[in-house]
Amino acid sequence: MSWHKRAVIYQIYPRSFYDSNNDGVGDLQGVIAKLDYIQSLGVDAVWLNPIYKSPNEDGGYDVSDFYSIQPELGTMEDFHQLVAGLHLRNMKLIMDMVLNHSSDEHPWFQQSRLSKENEFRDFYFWLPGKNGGPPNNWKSFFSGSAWQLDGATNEYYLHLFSGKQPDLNWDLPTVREEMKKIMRFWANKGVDALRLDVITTISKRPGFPNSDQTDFNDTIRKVYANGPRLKEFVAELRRDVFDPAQMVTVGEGPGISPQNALEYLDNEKGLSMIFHFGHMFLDQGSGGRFDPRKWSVEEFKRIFEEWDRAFAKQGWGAVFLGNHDFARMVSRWGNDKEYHVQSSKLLITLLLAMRGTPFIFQGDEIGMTNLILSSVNQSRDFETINGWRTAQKNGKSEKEFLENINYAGRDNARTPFQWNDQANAGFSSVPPWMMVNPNHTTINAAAQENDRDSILNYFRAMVRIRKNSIPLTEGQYTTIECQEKNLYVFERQSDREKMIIILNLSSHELEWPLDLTNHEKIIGNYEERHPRIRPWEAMIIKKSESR
Ligand code: TEU
Ligand code: CA
Repeated sequence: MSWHKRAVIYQIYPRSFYDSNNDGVGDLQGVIAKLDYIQSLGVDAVWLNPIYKSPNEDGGYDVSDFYSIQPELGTMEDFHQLVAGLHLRNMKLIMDMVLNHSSDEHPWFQQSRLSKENEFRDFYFWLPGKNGGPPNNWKSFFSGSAWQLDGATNEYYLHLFSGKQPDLNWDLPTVREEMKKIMRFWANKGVDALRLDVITTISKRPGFPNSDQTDFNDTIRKVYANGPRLKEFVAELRRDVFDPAQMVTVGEGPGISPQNALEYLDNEKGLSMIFHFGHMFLDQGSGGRFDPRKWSVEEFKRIFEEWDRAFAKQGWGAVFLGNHDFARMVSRWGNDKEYHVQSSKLLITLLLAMRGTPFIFQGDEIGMTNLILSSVNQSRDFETINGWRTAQKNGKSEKEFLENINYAGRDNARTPFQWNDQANAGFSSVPPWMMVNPNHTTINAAAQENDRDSILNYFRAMVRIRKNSIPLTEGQYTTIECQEKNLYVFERQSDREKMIIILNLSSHELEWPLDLTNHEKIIGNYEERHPRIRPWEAMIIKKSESR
């Protein structure tokens, strides 16, 4: 079984992890300084968000040089030291490969925009306008049109994300060869795996037809993702890069469905695993991220069940409850007030007991929560800042927009890691690039390190349990139906052992869904037994060895 199927993976957003040189920005030496902490979690690999040279309009996902390190994050020497430090501790490195677009400050784009005859012109998508406006009605993930008019040649270029992230034309063989060279370069530096940023959108529909979808997530699925040559491009990368370099891959798959995901996970020609967004778009209305909708535990449960069924026989899921693009998991799915500790532990139980490779986002192992911004000016996220420009045009008040971003904005995930209760949460000795969450005085790694009942030590215990349990790593998944709709109970079963995971995703006491006699408790987030299941109670039990 490939290492990735047994692994627990830790995601690090380096700018917000630890600032080793006190310039206010997290950096590679900061990650190196914390390698013993990372190893103490029991994780097997680190997924590092992009560290390439970038104007940093979109947190490094706007790359201007794929072959060099962003100066404020460190040097190539630091990178070599980080790889060595991880491998020395028997941990692997997953690099974030930004395939769909480059920065507009990348030399390729600087050339491409010069003239229609330039040799780099077709590295990107250029079209004349229509009826005095953009070539079609496509909207950017970051609000506004997905096209920008460029004066030099009076044509529009496509950018599914910000205007500083022009989409690369993967239909051009030269683009594919250049991207392969980049991946080989990092593979030769010891990178063990790649996280493939929005890989599902790299094949565009010929002729750029208008979108006939009103719901933005339908637009992603039916218009931007799953293009006609996507499967072909994935197979080509697998043949020319991933297999020769023996690299594991995890695709970021907005727009995939349980019905089509396996197309990209073929054993010989596909990716190793993929992130789906079924649950991550569950609380988004037709307007996307800043158009929240109520979600239910029932819906949440069915999504996990449906996706497990999709990967039951082939393919492999990457399981996550939060990352740098979404609100903190305890604030979004749990209860970050009176049940902060219990619900953090419950979500950790869910994440680490689910079938598929679990990815834990930095800070979720200590229960970091959302941040409350009091003004949009405090946001450091282009998606939010640009979203506010559109919201204002649509007459939304700042109060209403603040509610949206305080619930769903990406700033929530990008606050500096809370190391201790000192100034700047021990992240830096100077005020960081991004606001520190004031609750770092109580929620921080130092306060939890030696507390046996802390979220951090519960996480460590759950990692040990998962890694020593065949059912939890390889076993089949089955939902156990419950009367109580806020109870999520499922089984993980190998041919010799069965674990039952019981989760109360509510702030109410409920009846136990099954008889616990003759069952051994493996782990739980409440100490003593209780006649009813308590608010946000999580427990894993297994049948006692038959006497
Ligand atoms: O995210 C793209 C994506 O599909 C969305 O899941 C993401 O939430 C985005 O914010 C739209 O709401 C990837 C990266 O993870 C993200 O950080 C980048 O901003 C984006 O691609 C562009 O590279
Ligand atoms: Ca720094």
